[in-house]
Amino acid sequence: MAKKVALISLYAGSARGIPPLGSLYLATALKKKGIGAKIFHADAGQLEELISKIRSYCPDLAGMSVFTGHLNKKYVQLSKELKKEGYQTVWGNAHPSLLPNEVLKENYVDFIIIGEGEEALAELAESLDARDQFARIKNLGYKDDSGGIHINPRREFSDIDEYLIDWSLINLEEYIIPYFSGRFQRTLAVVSSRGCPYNCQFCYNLVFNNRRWRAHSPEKIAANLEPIIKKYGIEAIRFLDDNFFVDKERAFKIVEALGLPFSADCRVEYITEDFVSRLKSAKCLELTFGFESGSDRILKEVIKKGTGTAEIIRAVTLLSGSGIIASAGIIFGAPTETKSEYLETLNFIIRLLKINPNLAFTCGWFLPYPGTGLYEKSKELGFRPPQSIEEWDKFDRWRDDYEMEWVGWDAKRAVKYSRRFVHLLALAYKRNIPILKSLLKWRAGRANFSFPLDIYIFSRLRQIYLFESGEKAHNRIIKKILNFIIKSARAAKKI
Ligand code: B12
Ligand code: SF4
Repeated sequence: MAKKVALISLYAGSARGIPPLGSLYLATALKKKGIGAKIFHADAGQLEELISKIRSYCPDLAGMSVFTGHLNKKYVQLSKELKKEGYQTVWGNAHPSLLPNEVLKENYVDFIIIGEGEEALAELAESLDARDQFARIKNLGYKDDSGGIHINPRREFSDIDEYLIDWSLINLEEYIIPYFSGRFQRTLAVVSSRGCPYNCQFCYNLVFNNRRWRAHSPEKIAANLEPIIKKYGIEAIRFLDDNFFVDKERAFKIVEALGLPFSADCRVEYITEDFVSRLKSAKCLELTFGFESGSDRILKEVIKKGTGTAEIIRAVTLLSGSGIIASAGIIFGAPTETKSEYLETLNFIIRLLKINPNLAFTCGWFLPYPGTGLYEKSKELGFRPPQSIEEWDKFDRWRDDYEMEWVGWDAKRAVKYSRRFVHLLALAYKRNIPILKSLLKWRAGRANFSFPLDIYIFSRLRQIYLFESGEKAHNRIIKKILNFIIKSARAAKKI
């Protein structure tokens, strides 16, 4: 009888809006080979309900899609429960790929698959009753009868055009969501390529994808997406590729064929006048960059970004007035960062906002992810890696209470306030609020986060204005007052 695989992907809070793309690619590949596959994209807070659904499906293999981070404990709990009920478990995605031995040594994990899973998972499902075949399945990690761990060699990367998603495997309507500040109600997130050829020392790509970039051809991805765009009335697309524009001609062919507004990841050195004008004609709404730091030493010597602050300033200037939002990732606290380099970054952000107020920032503190170039360096500087899968749970980018053993100064207060601080900076420049600009510039000049009452008050107001205004009566009143103030300020400026 054909085997059946449950493909489990957990989410927390509001993260359901992005389709479980990895599981979709896997399910499509399995079905193509006649193997049964069902996707379980489930709320991590409702494991009981999930387990009962898995029981009803009764799979031969329960597959977990596990990143390094705050849901690891839940995957452990789920795997233990399923193991107790006699199911075999396989872990795939970044965490088991980067720490194969640490994951496979646990008795609730039977197999791991390193990197791309389409071919390896199908071969594993087909060989479940023939243990002597396991040694031949590239990308597979397994245990022999005496519990010895075996990690097989990796296979060549696949031609990903062989594995385009069969969208009928999920209820797609659940993943068509408002985005771009509500400008488009029906947007969908997809990927059109995998991997990235660059060498950033904090990134999973170095090991996970061996710096190899593989892409769908424009014809195949357009043919895959066009029917669902029509059927579901999709208005805009978010490309979640690690690096969408490695081959610019390919990228433009895709967006021109689809004809929809879009957002995608980009690198600063790609930005030229011609490129920006082509992006505008192709209806680009937003580009996501990794600016990372305002210190050239950090960018060039530590992170090895391949670009420096001059290229960032050039890109921000060329995008200014284009109508395209530049959304930038900032990583504070890279190993060896000094306090003055941290300050340089804060002041660099202010400099960029003065050039182009249409910038958005996503800030986080550096975390030494396993498998990255800076993991070992961080250990040399005092980082003690978690000792169990559960402990990796604390690797959550959105926390603000880290011990930063790898920076040479006491960053505790900065860790706590920097993210909120940069959000407020962006708001102050975008909305041109002079009092807030002066206050924040004063703080940025000294990295002074003592008595942060202003940060609390303005952050709370921003939160209510952007995200919470519909929920409670007093929040709705606050939003009305804020709208009134903003409108009056604009009217006063016109006079
Ligand atoms: C979309 C996304 C999310 C979404 C997830 C939505 C969803 N429905 O799955 C959201 C926004 C929720 C998210 C959150 C986080 N993310 Co994220 N995310 C991505 C992103 C941009 C795309 C993932 C994707 O769909 N890729 C395309 C598919 C085709 O590739 P894939 O997922 O790798 O799947 C293949 C293989 O991994 C494997 N595989 C995958 N699952 C399984 C399961 C089994 C059983 C098997 C055998 C194989 C297998 O086979 C697949 C096909 O070949 C990636 C970057 C990227 N471009 O990949 C980051 C990325 C995966 N995220 C990352 C991180 C760190 C996080 C967070 C942990 C951040 C945090 N808060 O700390 C959180 C928490 C994640 C969680 N546990 O919920 C890192 C992972 C690094 C690491 N070492 O784990 C990445 C690589 C970004 C980066 N460059 O740092 N993320
Ligand atoms: S450019 Fe982005 S995806 Fe590529 S290696 Fe650097 S951080 Fe990773």
